[in-house]
Amino acid sequence: MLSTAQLCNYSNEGYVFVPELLPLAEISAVMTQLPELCTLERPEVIFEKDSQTVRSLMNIHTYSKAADKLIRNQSIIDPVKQILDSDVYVFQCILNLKRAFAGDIWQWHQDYSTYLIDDGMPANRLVNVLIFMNEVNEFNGPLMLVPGSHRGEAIMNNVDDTTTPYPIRALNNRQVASAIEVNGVVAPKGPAGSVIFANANIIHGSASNMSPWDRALISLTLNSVENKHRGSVRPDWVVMNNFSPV
Ligand SMILES: O=C(O)CCC(=O)C(=O)O
Repeated sequence: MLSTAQLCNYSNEGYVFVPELLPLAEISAVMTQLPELCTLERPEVIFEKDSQTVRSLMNIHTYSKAADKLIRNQSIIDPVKQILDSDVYVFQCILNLKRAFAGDIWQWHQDYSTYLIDDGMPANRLVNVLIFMNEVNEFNGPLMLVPGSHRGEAIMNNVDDTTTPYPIRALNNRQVASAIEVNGVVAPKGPAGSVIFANANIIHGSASNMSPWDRALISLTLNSVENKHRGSVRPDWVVMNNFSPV
């Protein structure tokens, strides 16, 4: 569970970072499956622009038992229930690989803009749980967040489907610069098993990975069962339609 100070941090800053929260054995159980998972011929396997490097494994928990076990760990589920004061279901669960030398950027964005416009999400009662599957350092493309930006409105930009193979409602440079001017920017770093709990409206993104170290990260989005999405325009291998509580 999160302490009062951590809850306060989440509410004020829009995120809280908890180093070394998950057991390494559960992380390794997923990581040892990666070579096999990346060769699956499924739409969930998304490639970088080079068409060779795997960028993401969408909803990995539906075809990896180890990933399914990891994301049900009570050390992450309980804090999310605490934050939302509700039971939750898995809305999305994406493993972003950000491979050494080849992993590309995630443009600056707010997840909630997409949930609102494209997925029929009634309200922002979601938490994005970002699980470090490798050590994250300053060189391998750490996730950057703009603290406090979750309090702004969800910006309704158009979908950018050209910068990377994953379409995203990216923010423009002016929007990002003004948010950072007011709030600053952070990039939590730490060993595998560390976790960021983030508000779905916080502005975030990550640079490309020019380092020799992979930076795999699971982005698990949990939604309140009282806030079920009402029908997404995105396919069900992108957005889950299973509302069972975890
Ligand atoms: O893996 C990353 O660096 C980006 C993740 C992200 O933007 C997200 O989960 O919405």
